[in-house]
Amino acid sequence: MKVVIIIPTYNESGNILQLVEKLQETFQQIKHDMHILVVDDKSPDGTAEVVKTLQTRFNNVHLLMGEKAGLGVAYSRGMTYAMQTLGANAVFEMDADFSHKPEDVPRLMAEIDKGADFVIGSRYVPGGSIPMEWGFRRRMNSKFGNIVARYLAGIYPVRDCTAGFRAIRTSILQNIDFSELGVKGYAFQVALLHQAVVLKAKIVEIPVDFIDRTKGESKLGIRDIIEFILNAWWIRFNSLKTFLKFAVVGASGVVVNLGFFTLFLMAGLNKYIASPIAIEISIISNFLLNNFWTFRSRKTKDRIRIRGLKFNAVSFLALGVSYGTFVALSIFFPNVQPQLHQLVGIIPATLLNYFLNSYWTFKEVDED
Ligand SMILES: Nc1nc2c(ncn2[C@@H]2O[C@H](COP(=O)(O)OP(=O)(O)OP(=O)(O)O)[C@@H](O)[C@H]2O)c(=O)[nH]1
Ligand SMILES: [Mg+2]
Repeated sequence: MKVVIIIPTYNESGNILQLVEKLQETFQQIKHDMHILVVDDKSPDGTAEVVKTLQTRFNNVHLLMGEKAGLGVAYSRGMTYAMQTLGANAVFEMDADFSHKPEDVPRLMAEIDKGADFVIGSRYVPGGSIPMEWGFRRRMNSKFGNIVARYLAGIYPVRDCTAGFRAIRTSILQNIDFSELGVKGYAFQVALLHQAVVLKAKIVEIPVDFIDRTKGESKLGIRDIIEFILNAWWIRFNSLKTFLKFAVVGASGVVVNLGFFTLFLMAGLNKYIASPIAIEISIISNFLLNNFWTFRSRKTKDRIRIRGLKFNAVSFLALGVSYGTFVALSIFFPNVQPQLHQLVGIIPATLLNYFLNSYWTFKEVDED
């Protein structure tokens, strides 16, 4: 297996030499073809020059230069290069400042060997740690970041969503369009992790000690924090979108249902016959909108014909529930406007429709 350790750098000339030397030592313990890719954004402190001298000593050291545009952009470029040019089977994300211990690399690699797709060097699982010397503010920042990622973006099962020490199989990365993540800075870590969750990657967290940098400066800025929070909201909004679309389709169905019902009554049709016909018409329009809009992006295991049959079955069940409600209300409240009976009948039918169609008709296939 070819493995590329991607190290983004911005002004890390005081760290990169020792880090690369230390990594080469740990590679002795790993049976894979190990490489290092430094992604340097024209650091004014001459980081790239240090890497170039390292390249004369080690033939597994690569350098990718670019304009400074944020940590996420650097990783996107690095990962693309590792996959397309170097032909990597797995990549590592790692900081240049010794916050991530080089001697932990074989432990993360071992999890990939055991079959994991996405290994996180985690500070927040038992056995992991953040630096003792971190003050209250630094601790809170880190905890807050993880709370936002876990509860706002919805990545509940992962304890350390913001970790920057990870090993990832490129079979997962190949399915991710980096430009669609829409992030430039540190938010990339959460956006990428979320994509891995969506792709049902096997995610494993192993404990690591996070060490404070002793050389160079931290690059985390206010723009990164704002982007981080916006990105978490965006992920949340996107996962709610299916439900919101279904609600909009449902609302359109109400208009169709009541519209046709009123038309039929005006045409002199018996209300007990007008009701189920109006319901059926609204079900058909809902199906078309859900099939071609709400659930359009879902990869279902059924062909459209089977999906249509399932939707029909659900529709008949919903029709029964809706009509049953209508009849019951008509019997118990004979003096109330029939439109109101028809309207109330839609509610249980719509709920049943959503759950059965979402978890049965349009159920997403498991990749495995
Ligand atoms: N290429 C590139 N690397 C970056 C950029 N921003 C940060 N980095 C690198 O990403 C890694 C993590 O950045 P740090 O500044 O250490 O961020 P941090 O670890 O959250 O902060 P500290 O704990 O204070 O060090 C380091 O290796 C940085 O040099 C960038 O815009 N471009
Ligand atoms: Mg750091």
